[in-house]
Amino acid sequence: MSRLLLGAAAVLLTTAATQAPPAPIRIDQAGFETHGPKIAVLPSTQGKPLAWTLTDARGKTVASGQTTPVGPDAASGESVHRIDFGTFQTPGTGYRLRVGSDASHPFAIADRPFLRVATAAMAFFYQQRSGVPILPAFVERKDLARPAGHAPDIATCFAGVDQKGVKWPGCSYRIDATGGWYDAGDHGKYVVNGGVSTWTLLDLYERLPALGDANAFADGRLALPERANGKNDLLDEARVEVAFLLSMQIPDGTKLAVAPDAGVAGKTITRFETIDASGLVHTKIADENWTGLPTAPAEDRQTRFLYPPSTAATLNMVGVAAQCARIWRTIDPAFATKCLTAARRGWAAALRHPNLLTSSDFTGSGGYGDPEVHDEFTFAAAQLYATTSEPAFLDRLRSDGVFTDLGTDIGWGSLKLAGALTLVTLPDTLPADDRAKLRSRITALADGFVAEGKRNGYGIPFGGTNYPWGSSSSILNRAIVLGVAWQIDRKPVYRDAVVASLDYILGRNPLDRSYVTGIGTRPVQHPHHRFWAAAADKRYPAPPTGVLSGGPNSAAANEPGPMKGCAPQTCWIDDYRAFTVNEVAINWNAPLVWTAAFLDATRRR
Ligand code: 9MR
Repeated sequence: MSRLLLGAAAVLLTTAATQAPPAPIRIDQAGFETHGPKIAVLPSTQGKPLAWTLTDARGKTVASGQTTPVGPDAASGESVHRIDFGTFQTPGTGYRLRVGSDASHPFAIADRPFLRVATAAMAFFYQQRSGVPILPAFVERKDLARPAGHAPDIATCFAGVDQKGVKWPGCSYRIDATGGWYDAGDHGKYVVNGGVSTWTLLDLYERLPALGDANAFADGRLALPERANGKNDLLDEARVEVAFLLSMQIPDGTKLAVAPDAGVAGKTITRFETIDASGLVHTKIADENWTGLPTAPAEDRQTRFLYPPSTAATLNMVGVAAQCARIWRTIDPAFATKCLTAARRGWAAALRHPNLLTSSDFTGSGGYGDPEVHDEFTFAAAQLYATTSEPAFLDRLRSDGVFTDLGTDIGWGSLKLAGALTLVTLPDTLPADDRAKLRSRITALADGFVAEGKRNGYGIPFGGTNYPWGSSSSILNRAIVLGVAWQIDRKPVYRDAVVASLDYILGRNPLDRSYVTGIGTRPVQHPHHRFWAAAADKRYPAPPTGVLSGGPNSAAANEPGPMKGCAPQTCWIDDYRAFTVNEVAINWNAPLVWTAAFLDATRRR
């Protein structure tokens, strides 16, 4: 029997399991920390507090109290009450909250509920690896093993006609970009999104000692081929993508025809200009046409192309390569030197071509077009400064205004705040007054997020009604800011807000849904993914544990279909075809790892 057919048998077992119906009292389905905050949410239009009880596995009441009415909430479209049972601190399983005849799912109270989330979320990255076989020894079910995809992944520049009818000239060279991670449900590999994802994981690595658990990902902690190489497993995984980012850099002495008007609002491409492209970085290597679901990586028959270099891609690589240079300085000096050389070449290239934007007009892959690259300059300068302490980078940071305006959110196209987070906790390099300014800006931002949490029904540090594509990561990226604020001044409210973010992701939401596969009573089961595609074709596997769905996307409210008119937090469906709400991606799983590992490292001992 082939590996895929073997897979099918396992799939029948996994998808046959039906889920519990939604429960009226919403909780973190992964459980609560023994000494952590414990908040549940109950939709109810009652204006007065209601009596709640907490029962143990035998049905005995172990705690009771009154709900707090919060009132109407635009994000969920509900009126809600909160139940705060944080003073109950007895570990166990099978607890349920009850209000009248309503009950929550059974849940656990445990010392380390987030450890499994962090470990499972990291396993996603191994399974997204390109160019290597995914081995049965390192996956939770045999059917998740698969042959290497895109091995090798060698391509030349796109030559042909794009969606707008522009004829691209191609180039005379090829780049070997074998390896790295697939971005998401597709088989594209994008430098822009690889940048923020790798920064996030490396940032976690850099912070763990200060958070109290330097060994959280010590060698052997993750199921990886490198698990006994004597090196940190988080670094082993992140290095896979660092190597890919470096491989996308254009060799010195390369001339290339680029489109200066690409990606510029209101302009169409009418001309190409030949430039010295040395040191610039290609935006992506991806399929010429979209493949369907299912397609295992090794089954992809599309032609792969390199897509044009851009300033944004170059600076993403620069930032991560600079981070690499300081992290591996003592662990692998040769690799660190290679990273720093690549970063400096990339920085020089970006200065020469400061506004080479990305065309989003190619088919077969995601756009990741970013019209605004100032924040990428700040991010790259921050990483270079953190690594080298050279005054030129500090000057650039000052003139970029990183000490006065941070922006509010981190995302694949918004990296200024990521740079600021790196700078604010540097041991001693940053001049004291700059550091003080940055600290107060970051804690002020965190205070604002905490305040937003007080104003919305489900108590998350993300207010308003605009839930963008990948909203799960928007919330978790705010939780990263809160985590860094906690690192700065240890205010419990910051950590509590990180817990609230995870609580929402893991079930305290109006759909009563854990957005992480395999975790909780009602997890997402059918994300959009070309290989974990059992829902589309039973010969393919169901997803592994630990994969985060993009989450509600309020734009779905305006489109015909099952989500039309949805309240923002309910604009989601567990359908593998619904890629605008239910895809998975490296830049979404990375903040899940960061936040879950943060909570586990900072648990009360
Ligand atoms: O995460 C991206 C989101 O911010 C954009 O709005 C969206 C449309 O351009 O694309 C998302 O990224 C997708 C990428 O383009 C291709 N791989 C899958 C990514 C997640 O859906």
